[in-house]
Amino acid sequence: MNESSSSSSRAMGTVDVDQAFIQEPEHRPSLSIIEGQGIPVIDLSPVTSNNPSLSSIDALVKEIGSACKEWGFFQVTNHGVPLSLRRNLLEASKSFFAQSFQDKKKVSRDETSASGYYDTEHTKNVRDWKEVFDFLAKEPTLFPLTSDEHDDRILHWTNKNPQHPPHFRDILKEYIKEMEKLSYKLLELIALSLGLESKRFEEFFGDQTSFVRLNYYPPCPYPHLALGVGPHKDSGALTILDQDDVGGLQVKRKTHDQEWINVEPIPHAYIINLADMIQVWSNGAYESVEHRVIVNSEKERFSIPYFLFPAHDIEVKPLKELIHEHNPPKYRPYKSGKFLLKRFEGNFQKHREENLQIHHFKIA
Ligand SMILES: O=C(O)CCC(=O)C(=O)O
Repeated sequence: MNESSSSSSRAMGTVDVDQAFIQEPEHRPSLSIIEGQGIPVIDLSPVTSNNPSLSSIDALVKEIGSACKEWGFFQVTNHGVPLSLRRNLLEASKSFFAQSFQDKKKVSRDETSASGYYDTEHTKNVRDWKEVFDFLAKEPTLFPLTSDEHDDRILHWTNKNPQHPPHFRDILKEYIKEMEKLSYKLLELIALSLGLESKRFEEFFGDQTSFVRLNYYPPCPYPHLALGVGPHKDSGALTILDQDDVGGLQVKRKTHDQEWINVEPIPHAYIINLADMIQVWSNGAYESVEHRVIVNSEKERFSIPYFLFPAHDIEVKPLKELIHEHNPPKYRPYKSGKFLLKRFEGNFQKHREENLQIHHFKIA
């Protein structure tokens, strides 16, 4: 953590622990390890190779469907994203965060755009033990000025572009192209697994509000009290996550025991995480899954999620093809951008009330 950003690093290493980082007892991580056995690992070669057979695609759709239903979380291999590009981005991320706090602050996030550096994110009102750099997939990204439903004013967000490391922007831009390709493939497979037309979700993403996040988790002397990211569900459509080999991501297993289990790093794989909008679009057939990041007292960790979000003015609601007499809509419609803005507002300060979640739109 940055010295000048808070008293935390000095205090956490010595006597006091900055209370902002301290999780409520029920959220503190148990340091005993539960291995993530059973988390599906899915080979995407039927949709990334040149001559896939129809039967291999059918089998893949079934595999994706059961992973979505049973876990909401899975890893994919043979996804087609070049390893050299992933390595370049990871190196660029390490080199960015290795700079002085003053240099990183030159590209701080501010009220004009969600892009940039910050180290003050809160998840569910507790500060996360991490530093972050966010980079928008589209420039400009159109976003509402306020979360007030009656306010139509729009902002044009652009990216912050650090001077260091060189080619940072180019690498991120290239990476985003790959993320878009992979996310559309995944959306098609998810649509087919729900019995929908393969391109059903595409119309929501013409004008997206997606972004790449570079996460840096410094070693933490109090891994039993703090979390790198507190328990949360992602609020977009889906997340494609690259994690390094340190480990720390945990997912709350949906089946039987609701235990937190480790998502083991698999070399070259990506972690796919269904987010809230898939839950609403599928009318609850698939659910977003709670996850968190535990910190390490010795090792630093890097991860790179790509958060896929639709255009800000998309009304998110259960898809009509999936609704019928015996499956009435379970959620009221909400506007994607307004929802996200409300969540952002809660991510930067300690509020007393719970920040906005899709269960607030659930029809009783
Ligand atoms: O670092 C990770 O493994 C997960 C990060 C995450 O959940 C987030 O940034 O929302």
